[in-house]
Amino acid sequence: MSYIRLDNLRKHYTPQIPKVLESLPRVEVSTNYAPIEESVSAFFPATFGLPLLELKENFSSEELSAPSPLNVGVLLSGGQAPGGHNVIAGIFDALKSYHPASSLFGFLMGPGGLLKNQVRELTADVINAYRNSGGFDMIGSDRTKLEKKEDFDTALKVAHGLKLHALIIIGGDDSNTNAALLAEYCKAIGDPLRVIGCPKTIDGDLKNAWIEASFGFDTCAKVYGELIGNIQRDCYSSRKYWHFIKLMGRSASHLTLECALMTQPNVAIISEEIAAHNRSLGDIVSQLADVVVMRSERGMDFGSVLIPEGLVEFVPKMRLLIAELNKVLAENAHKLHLVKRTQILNYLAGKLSEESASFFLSLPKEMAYQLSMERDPHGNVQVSRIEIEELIVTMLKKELEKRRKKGEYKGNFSALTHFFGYEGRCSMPSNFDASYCYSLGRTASYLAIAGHSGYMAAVRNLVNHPSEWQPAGIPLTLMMHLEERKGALKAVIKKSLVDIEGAPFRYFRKHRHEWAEGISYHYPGPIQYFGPSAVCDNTTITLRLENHL
Ligand code: FBP
Repeated sequence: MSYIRLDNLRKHYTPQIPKVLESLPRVEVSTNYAPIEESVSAFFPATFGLPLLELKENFSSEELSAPSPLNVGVLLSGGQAPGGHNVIAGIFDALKSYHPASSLFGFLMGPGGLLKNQVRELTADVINAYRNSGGFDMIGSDRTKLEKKEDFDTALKVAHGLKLHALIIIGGDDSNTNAALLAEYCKAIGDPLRVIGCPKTIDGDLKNAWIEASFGFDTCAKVYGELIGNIQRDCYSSRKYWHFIKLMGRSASHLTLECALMTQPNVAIISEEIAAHNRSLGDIVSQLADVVVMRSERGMDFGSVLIPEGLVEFVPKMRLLIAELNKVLAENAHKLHLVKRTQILNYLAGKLSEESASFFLSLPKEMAYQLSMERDPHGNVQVSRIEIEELIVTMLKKELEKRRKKGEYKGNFSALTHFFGYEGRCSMPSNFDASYCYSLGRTASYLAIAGHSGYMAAVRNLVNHPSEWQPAGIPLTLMMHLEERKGALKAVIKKSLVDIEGAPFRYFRKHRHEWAEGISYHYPGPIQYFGPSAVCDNTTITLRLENHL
């Protein structure tokens, strides 16, 4: 019997693409109305007000003739997301089919590599070795910010050195905000470099009226869904543990909500609901205790709880503490290294408001250290490294003991904690993500070929068969609003949080009581790459509910 490795076999998978993208499409101005956020215009005088674009099948052979080669640079920015390599493969294939002498250059280790002119040409051999694979290791990624004039001048110097016609930035909301700033800078100074963005992030928060999903979300949710399902089956088999599972997804709880819809746990905490009802950690713990007690009375001293990693930033008291800490850490960055580790918590507490200081010092020490860790280059708290699940379990144990003393609880509470994060970000993309990413890449190339800049590549109509997907170009400034960043108002791409009036959350709200009371667990199993299309090619429950399916 001969054996074949799945990762090798996957290199030969042919992504499914919209019919429009099978050959060079026409890029047309859309007649669809797009409401604009006027306040953003002052920040983008040169690129604000661009029209929506649609890619249409090209039936005229004349328009396909006489192209000259194009040089394009590409970089990956921010956290890994399954399918990034396929975006690059899509860019490459579209460029080569446009003109075989076109070249694609990959900047190594993200925007940082662009500024350092660390680059490699991406030839067919390189691309073919990475088709349909997970990870970003083809060229790497980082979180360097491109926002200052000097950054843009350096980037343009590098781009000119390589004779680039276009730069494609594959990233999340912050990276695409930076793409918009670079596009604006180019237009303002009359530089012909075209800048196109692609919507990446497992967090699922780069979506809006025009972008239906960010790539990587589908695969990541399916990986976590499999693991949660396995744990729930173990839990139901042994009937002796409560599992507390923290899930990645920096701010928004989209991943947690999707995993809840997939696996029907006993409890799923959704940060946006916590913030909307102004609930404290104490409230969350008290509600969890109610479920533990109720299940115990029914003979079920076991269960599953999903916790979004971003929860810390949505609990009002924590949010205030983090905001104050951000300020204190930024203002004292130059002298923090002089403070001994044993004194750092008291030192920081001394600079906080009275309320935040006492809350900060009441936290378990490890957690207080985690909250004080250095922020990422975009100023984000590193929520993946904050063990909120441990804190919740500690508080819950105390609450249950209190109830036991009052005779309100007689059960056994044995808790295990888990964190599913990095294990999902680089997994082999699902068929959906493999095809979606490849289509995004082709769309990005065609937008650049048609001479457009300041756009995000989009592929829409995603709940339908890929042949019916609709590629489009969305002006980056159209997705922006004003936000206070480091004390100043800035135009940034708006992050999408879970809408607690939206269909996915409403479905969850309608069913969660029955999930809490009994055993409704689903066990989704691993991602399937071969087999019936209804199993292999489907997308997330979130997308289906959002589209009323
Ligand atoms: P992006 O927003 O760049 O896509 O990254 C998202 C993410 O995976 C979050 O879910 C997580 O909190 C964070 O990155 C972890 O960052 P790091 O890789 O720097 O530890």
